[in-house]
Amino acid sequence: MPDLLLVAGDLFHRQPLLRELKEVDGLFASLDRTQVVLVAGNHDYMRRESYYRTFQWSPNVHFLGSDRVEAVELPALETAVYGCSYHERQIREPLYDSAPAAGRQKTEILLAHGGDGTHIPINRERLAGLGYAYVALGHIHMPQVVIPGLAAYAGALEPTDKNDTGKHGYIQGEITEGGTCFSFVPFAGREYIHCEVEVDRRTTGAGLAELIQGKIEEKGVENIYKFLLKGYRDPDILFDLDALDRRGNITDITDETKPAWDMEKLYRNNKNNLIGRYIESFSGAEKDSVEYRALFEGVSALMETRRGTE
Ligand SMILES: [Mn+2]
Repeated sequence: MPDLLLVAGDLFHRQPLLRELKEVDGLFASLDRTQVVLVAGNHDYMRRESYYRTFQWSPNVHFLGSDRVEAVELPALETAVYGCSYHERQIREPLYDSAPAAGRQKTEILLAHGGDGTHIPINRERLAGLGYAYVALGHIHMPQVVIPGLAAYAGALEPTDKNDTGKHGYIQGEITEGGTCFSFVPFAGREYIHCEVEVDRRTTGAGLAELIQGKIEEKGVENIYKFLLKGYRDPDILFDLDALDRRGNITDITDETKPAWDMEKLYRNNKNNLIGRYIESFSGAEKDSVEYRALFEGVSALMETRRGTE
């Protein structure tokens, strides 16, 4: 049985060059038992001079270029694939709502792009009632199921931006007499990972570097990281953030650590000034209480503006 490869728009993040279409068509053509159906999304929309308008695809590649939902029939697969292409960056009209499966072939699939307010809004109930065996969705980079057993966003094959966290890949499915089943297949070569690291009073700069390398080794050295540092550090220690990126795969490190003040010692050494009086006014506050946190934040602010005696 031949396969079907569906590309639900934005194959390119901008207007494709002619040579890019030739390359991708060559790759599609090399899939000798696969039919390919694709549409243009809002990023690679069919503007007036778009190469999509005149490009001659290989015989196994079917481009649904109309701005209204049309269908390509693939009799060998007893399947029809419906879809349309963006001719402008934004489409506010819910085009799919009025495009039910028309019964041209045994299996009918909708190839859809968008789903938000300015990119062909999609209503789940309407979509579920259109009569398709499967709805392949594109536009949102994060893979997600929209209607179980019926509709899903494949997401971007690779993350395109440092906030495109999580696994990326494609959706593989099968439509049989018994129904549609599909699942997400992780495929991306790299992943963006946002990671929190907790320090404490004993954490030195070298210790922190080890913690961070440990996390990177645990989650994969091929991935790209953003770190957030939390917790209470020794007030004498300052972390050298630039020294932490040993492999060159950290895009951001944010230091939100706070100095772990020794309140008793601070009080002893500042009895006769504002810091001492401030600490005194919280005497008896339980650790981890709201009062203690207020004490902590207040002392930190006072120490910052007016360096007390530690
Ligand atoms: Mn899009």
